[in-house]
Amino acid sequence: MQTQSYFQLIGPLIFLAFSCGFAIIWRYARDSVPLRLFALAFFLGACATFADYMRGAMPPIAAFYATNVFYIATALVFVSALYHYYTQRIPWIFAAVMAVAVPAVLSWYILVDDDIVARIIVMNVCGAFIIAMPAVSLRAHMLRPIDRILQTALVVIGICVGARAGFVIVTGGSGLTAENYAGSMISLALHFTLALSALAIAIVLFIMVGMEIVSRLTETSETDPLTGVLNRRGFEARIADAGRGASQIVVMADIDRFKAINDRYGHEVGDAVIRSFAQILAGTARDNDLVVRWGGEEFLVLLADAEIATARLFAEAVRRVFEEQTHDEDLGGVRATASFGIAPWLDGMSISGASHLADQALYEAKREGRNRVCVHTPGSGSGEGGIAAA
Ligand code: GH3
Ligand code: MG
Ligand code: MG
Repeated sequence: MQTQSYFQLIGPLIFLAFSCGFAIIWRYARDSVPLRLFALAFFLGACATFADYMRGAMPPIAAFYATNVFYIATALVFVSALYHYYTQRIPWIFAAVMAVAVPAVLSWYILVDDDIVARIIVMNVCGAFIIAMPAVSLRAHMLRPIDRILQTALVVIGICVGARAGFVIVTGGSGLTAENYAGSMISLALHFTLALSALAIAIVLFIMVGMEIVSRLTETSETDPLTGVLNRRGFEARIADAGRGASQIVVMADIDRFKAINDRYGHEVGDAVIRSFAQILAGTARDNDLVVRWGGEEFLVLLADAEIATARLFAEAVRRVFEEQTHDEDLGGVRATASFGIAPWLDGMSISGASHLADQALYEAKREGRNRVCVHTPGSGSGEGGIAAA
């Protein structure tokens, strides 16, 4: 009896530990609603299992309501968190019906017709249904291997919880009363299943949420916060992953006389000009191309599967759109232009070698009067003027 009592504390402790775990992770990703809901669901789970553990010390009716309300709340909050996680609409009508109907039916079986077997059956059948439902209705969104594991764990839990009702039906609940239920084998089995299930689900969720936070941090550390394009670190990571592809062209782009824009209109207007230049570059580039903020107002674009002629068209298109854009109407309309240097990333060349050649072509474009595109031709040593028509 005593060992059983201590044993039954495992459930609340596991729930509580994971609730704290999710709450701690949430501190590092405060905008995450699912994390908050998972922390709450596991906390409610700890309350439910603890109320269950304390069942004997409470008046039967109070024990009944404390445990069941907490169990239902746990299941519903948990399921809502899952729908949030997969950015799907929470089935509110289903949740509201369950939140009202289950306690109502259970109340009938304690206040009108005191039947513990019926209560266990209702509670477990509904619980199994609530927990297993997202595994079915979210199946189209559970595509990664880790989602499949979660889906399987949910189905297994649904089956286990459902089987508890089956077990009671098969044994007929003979001699089962509220008094001897707390120490019964059934109660022990229920707690053990629940503790194991909660553990499995919590571990899978922890891994999923952890993976998401790591990928979010990676994305943040590889993206330039002002423009949203890649920073150098992100570019180097992409290059390290993909290596040099066939026919890649490097385009270096630099805003002309940008220091004067900053000095004349202020840093904020300067920032807006940089942002809009980045937007034009990113909008003109294709999905496979990489747009990188190389330095202050200097960008590198790596065009995939491209020829010099395509790169020239790309740079010309960006140059023309940028030239025609007015940046700050409040200040009477700020205008800016940009210069471009193009070089191919040849076999046996490092990316820094290729970008150096593109830089030389860019220097040539600046020297020739800015607001133009220059191309480095292999063997020419310096940039060859490819002045674009305005
Ligand atoms: P050039 O036509 O030869 O390129 O002349 P430039 O004035 O554009 O070139 P320079 O490199 O002398 O000036 C770049 C300026 O960009 C200097 C720096 O204060 C400014 N800058 C660098 N990063 C930022 C930024 O994030 N925001 C703003 N507003 N200015 C920046
Ligand atoms: Mg400049
Ligand atoms: Mg510059």
